[in-house]
Amino acid sequence: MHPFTFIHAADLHLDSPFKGIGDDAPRVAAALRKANYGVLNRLADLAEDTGAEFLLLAGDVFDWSDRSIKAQLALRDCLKRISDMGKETFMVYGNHDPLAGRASPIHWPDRVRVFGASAPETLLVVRDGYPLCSVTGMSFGTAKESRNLARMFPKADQDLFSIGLLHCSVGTNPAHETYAPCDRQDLIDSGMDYWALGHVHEKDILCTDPFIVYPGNSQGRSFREQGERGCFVVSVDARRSIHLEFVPLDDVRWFSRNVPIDDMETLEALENALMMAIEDMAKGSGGRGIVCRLDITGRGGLSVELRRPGAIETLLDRLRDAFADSDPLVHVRDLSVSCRQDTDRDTRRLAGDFLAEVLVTADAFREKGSEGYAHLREQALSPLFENRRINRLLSGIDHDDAIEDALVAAESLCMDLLEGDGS
Ligand SMILES: [Mn+2]
Repeated sequence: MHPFTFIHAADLHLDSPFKGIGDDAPRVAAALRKANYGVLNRLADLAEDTGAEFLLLAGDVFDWSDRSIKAQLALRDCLKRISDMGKETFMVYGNHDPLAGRASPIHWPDRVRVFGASAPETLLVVRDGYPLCSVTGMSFGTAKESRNLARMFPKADQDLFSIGLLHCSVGTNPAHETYAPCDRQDLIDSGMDYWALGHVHEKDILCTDPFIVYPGNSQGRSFREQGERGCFVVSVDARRSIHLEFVPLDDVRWFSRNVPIDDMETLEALENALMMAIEDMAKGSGGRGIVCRLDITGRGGLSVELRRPGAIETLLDRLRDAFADSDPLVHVRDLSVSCRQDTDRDTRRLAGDFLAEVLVTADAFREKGSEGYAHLREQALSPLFENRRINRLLSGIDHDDAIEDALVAAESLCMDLLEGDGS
């Protein structure tokens, strides 16, 4: 057979609202919205540069079933470029953009093939009069697709390189809602050589015999979607061996970084370390914009300074100012403090003073396990939990781990406040 190359992308989520970034950072919101459309340009560039024969889009191309005119026309322009190169695009829809959603009357370019939702359909990619491979696909008709669509796929023709194109949940993934559930064996049994999947936003090669692949989404949208995002360029050689190359398509990247205060004596040292961490993340993004957050960790005397009212807000403002005009975009979304006083807890709890009593009392609850945590919540702290206004802030503190986290934070605060100035 003839060697060939194709591109597998999924979950473009055009028109994603980038929840949480809006009024307070309009420049960032604008950059992120633009980034999603930049993905389309890069996909078309990639189709040109790699000599790929066709493009696969495995669902959730649009973020909303009520597709915007802007998103539809932008996608059309991208696919027109690819079609004009003589290359097909095969597209299925997923739970975010099912066929039943509202679509505008737009004529897809000649070489765009959109799969229907009633049954899987098999199409051939033909070059010079010979079939290069087959693509079998099926779209979601409605958002809540609960059937096992993979099992509806016909057995693949073993004489031809066969690709399955589907938006689905393989096994269980707690990070994603389950749609069109199937298991790995369903996919293997179909006899396909390559399963081009969509839905899971982290890139994942579930199997290499046959290949079962999620490319992940093409542009990170929040701190839950950090690091590089893009698509796979898949090369198939004359012996049907498959080689995958990941190619980033994203324009703005999300990063988190811890900055430890250990051994730091001055605020300048901390500010420098924060700046360096940001610059390092920006460098690591390969010339893309970044949205980042920093958590100040570790142990040291500076932790007392950082807990003074306004300290963190001031540092955050200064960091944001320092990068305000950077191009590409550098936005410090959040700065938090998890560091603690440099106190030897075991020695400290024997000191016989008020702080020691705090630590001993905390340990007494802790040592009783679930019973102790329940006592803390239901009796010792019941006035807080029964206060209507405060209770709203405590809603997540309803199980042992959360109570332990709160206890650690409270101890830490007491250590900072009660040992604050070292006197
Ligand atoms: Mn998705």
